[in-house]
Amino acid sequence: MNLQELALKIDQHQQTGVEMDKITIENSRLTVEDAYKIQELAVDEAIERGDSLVGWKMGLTSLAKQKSVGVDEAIYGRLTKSMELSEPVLHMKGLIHPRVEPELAFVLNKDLSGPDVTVRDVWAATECIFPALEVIDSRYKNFSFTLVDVVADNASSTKFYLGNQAFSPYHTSWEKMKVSMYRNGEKLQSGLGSDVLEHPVKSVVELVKMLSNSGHSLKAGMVVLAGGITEAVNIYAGDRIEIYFDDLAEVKLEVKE
Ligand code: 0L1
Ligand code: MG
Repeated sequence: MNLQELALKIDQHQQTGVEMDKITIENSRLTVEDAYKIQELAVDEAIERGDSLVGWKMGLTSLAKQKSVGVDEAIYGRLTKSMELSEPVLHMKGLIHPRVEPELAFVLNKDLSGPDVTVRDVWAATECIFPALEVIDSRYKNFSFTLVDVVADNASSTKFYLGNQAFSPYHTSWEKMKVSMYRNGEKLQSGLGSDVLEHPVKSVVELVKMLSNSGHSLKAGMVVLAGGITEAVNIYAGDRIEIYFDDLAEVKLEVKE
């Protein structure tokens, strides 16, 4: 299969929520660069149907997460308008085996591009930060994949929700922020802002550098999910997720049929 055919196949599984075999089983020579091209082509299909690119996400930004899926580098994915939840309610229809994770979402007010971008550039281009959550859902059977597979599947991007409070980037030391995640009242995960590449701002810097390798950049108004602050948690219909970002904010999610 060529890259476009693989993109069409993945796009179909992303739309229908039907699980699939890893693409690397029958296409063992694909490179990570090919996988990013497949990701782009698949998202282009959604854009042709009327969706739009609203931002980017970094994935696998903690050592723990890289180990748990057997890779040794961070990856990025594309966020589209249809992925954004306007309310903290998730419907399971069309999803395969979703998981949720706490995130910090940077909203930009300036474009950012190039391999020489600095932490200072990112702060100067950040309008605000939302405590947020991401719902990931691999299209691959058993949530099992190689680096190439997961990149092609848009880094498992599925849905995201920005909490209802936005903060100035200077409001707190984001790397020191403690985050805990509860499912149905039981604490399942906790982490620190520094679990995201030592500081979430560094994740945005890394994203800009990675994008510059393929001629892409961040635009003013875009959202960037910096990376999961804890491991992701499986969710099922009827679940209620509560995420506490220190005493700063609480982001909830109700999971329905
Ligand atoms: O957002 C993430 O860190 C997920 C990246 C893809 C790996 C996964 O699906 O767990
Ligand atoms: Mg994530």
